[in-house]
Amino acid sequence: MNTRIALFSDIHGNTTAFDAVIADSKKENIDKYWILGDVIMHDSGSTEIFDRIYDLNPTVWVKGNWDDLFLYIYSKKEIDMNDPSDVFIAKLGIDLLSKMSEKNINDLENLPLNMTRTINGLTISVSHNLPNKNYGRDLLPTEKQENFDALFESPGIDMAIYGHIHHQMLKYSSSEQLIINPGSVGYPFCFNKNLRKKGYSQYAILEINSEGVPQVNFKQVEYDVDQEIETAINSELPYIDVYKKLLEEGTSKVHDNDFLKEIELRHNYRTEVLDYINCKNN
Ligand SMILES: [Mn+2]
Repeated sequence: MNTRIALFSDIHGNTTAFDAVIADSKKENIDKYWILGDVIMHDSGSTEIFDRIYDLNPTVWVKGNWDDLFLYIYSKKEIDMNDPSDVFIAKLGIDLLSKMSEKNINDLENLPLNMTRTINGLTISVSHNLPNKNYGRDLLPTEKQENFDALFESPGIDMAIYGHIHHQMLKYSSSEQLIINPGSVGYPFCFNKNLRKKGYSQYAILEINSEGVPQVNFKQVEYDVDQEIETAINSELPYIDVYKKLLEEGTSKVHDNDFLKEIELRHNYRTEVLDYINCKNN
């Protein structure tokens, strides 16, 4: 029997985009849903994202680096108040955590970094980035071949699926194992402007027939960016300008300290974060 798997990665809290790809997948006779991590972040939805994931009943779900960052805030691991990027993550995290249920937080905490499944004779490794490292730039599309070979350190793997880089991709390891990246549901990236259009969400369908022959359909699904921004504003998403730039221009300000600092000062987010840390420590 053919098995059809929908691969969703890097939703990053974009509920409108997530709804669009879910709706699209419902027309595709999907047997299994696999979630590749980084489910929350810029939240028009937090529990809303989890509710949708629970409805899909994914048989694979691994933990992303942003999932971990919010858990660090929860366990009040070091937050550097002089680093605008840390304050940004902390403020996003504080707001998110206040909306998430205890079950949401537990589920996120208990996710593995790597899962392996055998489908119709093909053994597939799934991770957010590398099997033992869910962060970093090792697997950007233009990185060297040996980095990608590190996806196959465990023996017997035929195919590796990862997310994290927000680009759709198919390539091979040096031993010709297959590598697939379904891109990002929440905000796809591309430095080439002609390949970066506003209002598209990415996912992929992996079909493996009874003989173990794989087929990949990379999908680009249109969604309403203005509606997502409106939802984010209504839910009082902090650093809304960062989210707008991401969705409208496809540019990330997440590591732009000057940009973040100006917003931090304007909204006095620093005081809120300090209050949270002090309150947690008491
Ligand atoms: Mn990531």
